[in-house]
Amino acid sequence: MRTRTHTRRAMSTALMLAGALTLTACGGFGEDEPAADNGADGGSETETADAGSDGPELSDPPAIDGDVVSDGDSYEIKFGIGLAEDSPQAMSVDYFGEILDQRSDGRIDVNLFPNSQVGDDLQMMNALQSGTLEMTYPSTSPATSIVPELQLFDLPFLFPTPEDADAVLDGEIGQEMLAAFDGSGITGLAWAENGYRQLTNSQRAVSTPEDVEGLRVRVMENPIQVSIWETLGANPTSMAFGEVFSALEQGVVDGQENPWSTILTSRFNEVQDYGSETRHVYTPFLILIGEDFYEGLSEEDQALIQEAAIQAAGYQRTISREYSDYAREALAEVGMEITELSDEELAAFQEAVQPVYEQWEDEIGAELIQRVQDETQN
Ligand code: TK8
Repeated sequence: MRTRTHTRRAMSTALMLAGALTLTACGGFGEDEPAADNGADGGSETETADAGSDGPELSDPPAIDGDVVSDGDSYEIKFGIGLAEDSPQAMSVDYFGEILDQRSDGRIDVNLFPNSQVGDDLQMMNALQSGTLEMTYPSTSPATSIVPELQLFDLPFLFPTPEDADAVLDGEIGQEMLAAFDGSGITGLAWAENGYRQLTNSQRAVSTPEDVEGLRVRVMENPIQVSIWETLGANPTSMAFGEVFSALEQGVVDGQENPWSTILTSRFNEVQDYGSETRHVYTPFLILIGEDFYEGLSEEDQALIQEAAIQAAGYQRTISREYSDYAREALAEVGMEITELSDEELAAFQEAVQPVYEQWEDEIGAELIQRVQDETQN
């Protein structure tokens, strides 16, 4: 692994943290090569950021290879995402665009629209169905309104490790779920990682289920997420991601839950004093494309896009995991009080949410849950 030198996007977070951050783990920043996309804004940002005081140390994307398909139409793919420009999600869309640019000989032009600026996850999926947007990258939880089987991933403490999630998503179950999009107006291309969700709030340090009681927590638009927080005695409110920052800022809710990288890149630390490493749900990300749009492309282009999506998703999983620890440390550096839970404390949360399994077992399918547990816990 070496420092990702060509991400000026990571710099916006880095600059936000400048002065407060004293992380020394990134000593190699900028030593390998000049920032590849410096040209876009002159590169002065990169030069002013001192080595060792800036962004996360992330793997570079794998080299792009494979056949080039020069013949065919030229077109644009508008790609909307919910997260910020310096998130691993956005970086992987950049990589996706680079792969397609090179392998289509410049015919396919991917344009990224970050920060829910063209809609939230549900709206963007609807836009794929109606053909006003070509691609998006939602969490599975809001996608359950289109493919109910995806509710499986809303169960708390389902995957002990990220590698367990990889095994299920890259195996039969993952393939079945992507195929379940067929006919919905959306084609499922690949699995990436949103990751383990952590609770933040403005009220108090949380280390036990009792601490959660009465907290008003924003959750994703999904009934199982609501169940989880009701079971814990909190007051959950479903809300689209794009509304979360202002809801926290205005005190409409006390807290929210997302992976550390999202908490950092969405600047939730500005409105949340406490974070707890609860790891209560592992949420996958889906890379999706409009079905009519995709079916209208040549077979060669479909194959290019499918391959590029899988490669981008693989790269995203790598940097998502690298980003996570950095983000937790960076949040602590800028003053968020981070509570790491002991094994006993985590077990208490796990036990407290067991009723969610009983409540949803019939709807999700006991057999499906068992298949996952067989794959992950032996
Ligand atoms: C971004 C969302 C986000 C999710 C949420 O579009 O809504 O909290 O975790 O990552 O998909």
